[in-house]
Amino acid sequence: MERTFLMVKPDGVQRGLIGEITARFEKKGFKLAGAKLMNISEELAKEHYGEHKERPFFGELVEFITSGPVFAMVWEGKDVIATARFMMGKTNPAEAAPGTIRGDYAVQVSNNIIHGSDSPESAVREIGLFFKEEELVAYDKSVAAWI
Ligand code: FUP
Repeated sequence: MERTFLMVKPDGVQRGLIGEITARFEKKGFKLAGAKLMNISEELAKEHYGEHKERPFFGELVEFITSGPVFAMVWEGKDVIATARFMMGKTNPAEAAPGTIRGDYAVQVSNNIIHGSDSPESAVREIGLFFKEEELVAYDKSVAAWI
C-alpha cells in the first residue's frame, strides 16, 4: 500500500488546524500510520528542503519551518501521494481551489499550512527523514467492525 509524508506546518499548528486537517484525510478513507508533534532542527529543515537550497526564499523557508512545532504524519492508502496533493491544493494558496486545504485556510505561499510528498521517491525520503521504522504502526482498519 502506498505511503506519504504529510506535515501541518507551524502556521497550521498555531492556528489550531491539526484536527481539521487530520479529519479530512481520515474521512477520505486513508489510514494513519504514524504521527508526532515535533520541533524541526535547522539541520533537518535544510535536508528536507534541500531541493530549494539555491532559491531566494530558502532562508525564509528554513526560518519558518523551524519557528514552532509541526505535526508530522505518515498516511497510507491507494494513490495517497497524488490524492493528498489534490486535497491540499496548489502550492500558492491564491491559486488553490476552494474546498482544498490551502484554498480554504491559507493566503500566502510562505505560510501555506501543509506539506505533502510530491512523488513516491520524495515520500520514501521524507518518511525516512522524519520517522524511525518502529514509530510506524501496522494495523487493520475495518470500519464495518465498529458500526
Ligand atoms: P509544495 O511541494 O507544494 O510544498 O511546493 P514546493 O516544493 O514548490 O515549495 C516548498 C515550499 O516553499 C512551499 F510550501 C512554500 C515555499 N515557497 C515559497 O515560500 N515561495 C515560493 O515562491 C515557492 C515556494
